[in-house]
Amino acid sequence: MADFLHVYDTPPEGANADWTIPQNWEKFGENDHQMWDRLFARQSEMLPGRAADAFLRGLDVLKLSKPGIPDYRELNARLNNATGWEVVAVPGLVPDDVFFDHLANRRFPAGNFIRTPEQLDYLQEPDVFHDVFGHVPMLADPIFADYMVAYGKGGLRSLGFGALDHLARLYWYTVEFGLIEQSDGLRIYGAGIVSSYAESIFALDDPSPNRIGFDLLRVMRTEYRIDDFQQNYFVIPGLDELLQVTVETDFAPLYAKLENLPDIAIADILPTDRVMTRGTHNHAQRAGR
Ligand code: HBI
Ligand code: FE
Repeated sequence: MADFLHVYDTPPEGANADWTIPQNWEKFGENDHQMWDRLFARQSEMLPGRAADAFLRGLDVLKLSKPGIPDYRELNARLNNATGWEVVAVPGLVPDDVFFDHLANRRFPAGNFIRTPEQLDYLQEPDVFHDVFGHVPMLADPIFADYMVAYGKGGLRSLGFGALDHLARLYWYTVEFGLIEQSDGLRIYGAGIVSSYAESIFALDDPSPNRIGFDLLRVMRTEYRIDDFQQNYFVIPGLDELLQVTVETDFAPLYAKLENLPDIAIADILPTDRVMTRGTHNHAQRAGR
């Protein structure tokens, strides 16, 4: 967990023991709803042909195009009907064990605030636009919904192995920054990409990053950055394969193996990689990284 983010050990004043708070939808003002609409319009115009079919179906099934920040009473009725998931409000980042416990029980914790105009393109803590627009459409897909449950259960288990850092990379390179190979081409499904205007273009079109076929052990060895566009995107062949490898793999021997394997530096390509794009890394070099 990055130490510049304010994460407390106990729930803040007014929060429940599981860190949830009431969404209190009525408290959002005109400016808050306008910020959602502005972000929504920009993303939804650009995403057809870029976002995964499952993501676009989710937007539709959940009726997320309705103006304003979604009211969870209404959103959860649709989401629950699709996959049994619900969205719960939290003040910001929550401790890892709390986060995993929510996922394992089909609850997605969403930040209960929206970014300011100054934070339009970048903010450090997940707000309601990232969490709801970015994450929730995929949770309306039955296969992805099960993957997130498996991840939550695996997350709780990883804590007992001291393997959180390795497992967190799986979340990063799939749930946040994953690409999927559809019959009609590469598409984005990671929430960190679909909720970002610039990265939605960069992830698919820019020659800078590597695009590499997904491999579980490889992903869990790969470093990542949280402060700029990714230098690697891992491509899954389908959601079924992602769920299957996660539920059928016994992670305990993998964690033991990982203890003796070095991390893979952020731009490196291995001889065993299925390389779809060998990145120029011009973007990272320009930024002096
Ligand atoms: N809390 N609200 C919130 N959202 C997250 O994505 C999140 C978190 N706490 C911990 C956490 N993520 C990490 O454990 C995962 O990224 C692995
Ligand atoms: Fe996220």
